[in-house]
Amino acid sequence: MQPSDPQSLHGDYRADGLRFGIVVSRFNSFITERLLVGALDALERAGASSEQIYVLRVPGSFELPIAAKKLAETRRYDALIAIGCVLRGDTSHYDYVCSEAARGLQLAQMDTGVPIAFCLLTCDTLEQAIDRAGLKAGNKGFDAGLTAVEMASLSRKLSAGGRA
Ligand code: INI
Repeated sequence: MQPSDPQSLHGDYRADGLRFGIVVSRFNSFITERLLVGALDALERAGASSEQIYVLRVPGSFELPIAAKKLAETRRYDALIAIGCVLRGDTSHYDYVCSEAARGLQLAQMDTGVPIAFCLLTCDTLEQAIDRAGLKAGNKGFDAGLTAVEMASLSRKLSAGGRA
């Protein structure tokens, strides 16, 4: 006798009826604006129109968590995308910004239950960041956009009782 297939559930790459918030850091905007283009491309290819997407800009990556949390608390969005780029400098400032942004975004999604795709580049060099914002390593904003669509879809299904 064959074992029966386990029940399973996954999100779809279809954005119809879903709403997305994107929080973008202006610091290192040369990189973050390219990541935003990638994220918008992914959302639009999944079928989202501009009315389903809201973009909020903040000064730096350190401010991403508070803005994401406030957006999530409005309950208007099925998923958020947090976009930032931290480049290592001569001091330990980089470590504080990276770790607090990551920690704060995880707390925000756990506290609110709204998925937040993590699109925070943490790079040693500008070249590494450029590679991830549309060059050799693709566009991490696009990847985050797909994650947001999948998690938004999965969250809807789970809220509806977890049926595929
Ligand atoms: N913010 C970034 O998003 N990336 C950086 O590389 C960065 N560095 O290196 O300083 C940075 N700093 C600003 C920080 O995010 C806050 O906006 C600032 O400290 C005010 O709270």
